[in-house]
Amino acid sequence: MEKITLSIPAISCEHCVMTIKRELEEIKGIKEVEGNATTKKITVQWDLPATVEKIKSTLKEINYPATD
Ligand SMILES: [Cu+2]
Repeated sequence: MEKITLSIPAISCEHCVMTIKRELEEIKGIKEVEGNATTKKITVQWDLPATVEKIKSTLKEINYPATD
């Protein structure tokens, strides 16, 4: 299992966090997505076939790009 915490400045409220969770959880291999609207960070845990590249490209596609 791999794990990363990403900063997503476009998060403005809990609704954004819910949207991100819903979209990322559709990726095969994603195990858990936690988000915080105050810190504007999400923590993702995954196994293959999910990859950090896939997670970041999905975030970009839904207009919540990660800065790191
Ligand atoms: Cu929002």
